[in-house]
Amino acid sequence: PYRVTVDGPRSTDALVRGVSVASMTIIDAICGDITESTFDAIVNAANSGLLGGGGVDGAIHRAAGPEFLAHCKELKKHYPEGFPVGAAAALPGCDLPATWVIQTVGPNRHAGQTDPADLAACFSRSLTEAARVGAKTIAFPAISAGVYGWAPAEVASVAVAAVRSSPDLEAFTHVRFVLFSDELAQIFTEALTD
Ligand code: AR6
Repeated sequence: PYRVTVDGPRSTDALVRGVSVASMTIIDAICGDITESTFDAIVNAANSGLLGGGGVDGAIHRAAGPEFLAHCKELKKHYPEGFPVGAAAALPGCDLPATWVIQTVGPNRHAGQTDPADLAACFSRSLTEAARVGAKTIAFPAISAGVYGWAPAEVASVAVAAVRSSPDLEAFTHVRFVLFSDELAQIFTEALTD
């Protein structure tokens, strides 16, 4: 079970419905910088080369530091053909407040990668991977909504559907979308309240 909230937990909802609060997952969306998140895991919208880039990937590399880059280089050795679109792998958060960074690669619309299932896989596999390492809280950016050219509203609807239908959802107390603008946060909030 999940509960949508845009203004913090309301535990009475759970009590009224007779559902144990322990089984609830809060899913919400805020405007912010994901590198400042104190959640157990943050997700990075990386590229197949895994060694950094622009956007949220660049920001995460800058904030996580050189040790994080060393972990990325180790991971890259296992993927000589490049890290696949829609795959996910957990690395230590190093200098970040988050314990883990989940590396995933979204589909690049400019390269003809237009299948929403690939984008959904980024969200669902990131949850699986974060649950595997014991994360209880996870923050996602708007994967593929920047350089990779997907429409923000489509990313929001795919992301929300993928998270809600994840078999790993109950491992988490809180799943949060951390968006880089008020406009994007509004789009995700609308997808959550649909
Ligand atoms: N916190 C949260 N969101 C952010 C942050 C931040 N600090 N910085 C940017 N965003 P993008 P993609 C937002 O381009 O489309 C990179 O070069 C941003 O405003 O980062 O999956 C990689 O190396 C946008 O809404 O990721 C790849 O080559 C969202 O994060 C490529 O870009 C995603 O934008 C991946 O492209």
